[in-house]
Amino acid sequence: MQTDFMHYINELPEIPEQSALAFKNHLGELVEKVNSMMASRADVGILTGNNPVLMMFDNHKNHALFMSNVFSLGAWELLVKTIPWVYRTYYNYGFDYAYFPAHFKAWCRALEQLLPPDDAAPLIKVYEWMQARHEDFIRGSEQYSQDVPEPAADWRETCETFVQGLLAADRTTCMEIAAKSAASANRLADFYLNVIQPAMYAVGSKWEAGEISVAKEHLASAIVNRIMSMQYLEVMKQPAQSKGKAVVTASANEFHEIGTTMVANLLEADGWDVAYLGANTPVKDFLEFVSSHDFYIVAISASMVFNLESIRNAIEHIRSWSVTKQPWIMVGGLVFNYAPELAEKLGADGYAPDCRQAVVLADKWLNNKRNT
Ligand code: B12
Repeated sequence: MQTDFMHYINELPEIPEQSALAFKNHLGELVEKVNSMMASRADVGILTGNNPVLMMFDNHKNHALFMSNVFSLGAWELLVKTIPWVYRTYYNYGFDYAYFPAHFKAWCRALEQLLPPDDAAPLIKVYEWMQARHEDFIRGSEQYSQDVPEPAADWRETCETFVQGLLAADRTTCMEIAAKSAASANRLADFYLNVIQPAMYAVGSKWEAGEISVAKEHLASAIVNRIMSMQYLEVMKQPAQSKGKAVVTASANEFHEIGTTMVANLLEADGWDVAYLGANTPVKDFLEFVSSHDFYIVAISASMVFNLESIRNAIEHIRSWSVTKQPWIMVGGLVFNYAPELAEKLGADGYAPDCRQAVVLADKWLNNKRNT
């Protein structure tokens, strides 16, 4: 991911809490207003490359949730890193670059119409800034390349064959590679980090470039999930679970769970007694679950910016519990790899960039109770 827009951050205004809150509270109405303004334009077909209008509506919904998180967390670095990606991806799917300033303008008008003027003013400045930087974002989009983690040299060929297998629906080859590469629990981390993770990132880059369909990406995810379950049964027979209790989940509304599963499996292989909740755990249910167990470690994953607020809410609740009930909280996932400083902003104790480092972090906390 290109980072040459970081110096633009100081052009962006402070967002008062009240404005961020107003944006969040009017999210649904704002999206509807922008949808209707954009859909009624005579040039909507040109702007969206004649894609179904629902694709544009989907973008407006994701954009609103994304901006709500950016405003409330002041996460400008994520804004400047993500905009070129959005331009690039929608452009690859046929949208015209002119769509972007047009929809930023629609957001300005919706904000003017729906929010009290004092709340709207700083938010409108951000949208005006995005319009003013349009040409730079096009340049950023053209230069954009996703950071794809490279497998170690001696794994490269295996990873390449695995990717081909995923894309060709050749689950037999993928399963054979998995069986050969990770015949025991202590080989799992190498297999995850040198085969599955770079393979899934490569799949993501192809999807983003419009080279493969959503169906192929789903197929790859499904093969990987089946392989990881198969390995779980075969190599994780009875790891000793003496280190303490940990709960691992993807945040509310977070459907990326492969990396989360890796963290859960490696913690378990390392001797932690893990409750793994999987994807999209609602905050309320998560809190109920965590509060009724004595977890030493809570691990929360997110890939999408628009899920950060729900992690902040969950952590804020946990921090309001008595001192003796405080677990160690770690966060991770793609969005934190873009902006690791968010971990502290959300109130977590730590962050790790990958599943192996997550285990190192947990072990650092071992025998070191948070409240002592
Ligand atoms: C598969 C996939 C999906 C699948 C997920 C299926 C599943 N069962 O998990 C589905 C179809 C659901 C999906 C949906 C979407 N996706 Co998607 N997806 C991917 C893809 C291709 C692979 C994800 C993956 O498995 N990566 C491999 C794992 C191993 O890597 P990882 O998650 O980073 O995990 C590692 C570390 O981050 C860390 N880690 C992870 N969790 C944790 C937790 C803790 C506590 C710690 C310490 C560490 C840690 O350890 C892991 C192992 O080392 C990525 C591409 C990519 N670059 O990742 C896009 C990607 C993440 N998706 C993307 C998008 C846009 C979406 C959608 C918005 C698409 C849409 N329009 O609907 C939705 C959002 C859904 C939602 N609300 O969550 C974009 C995000 C772009 C951005 N800049 O924000 C990406 C990057 C694709 C791209 N190249 O453009 N997606």
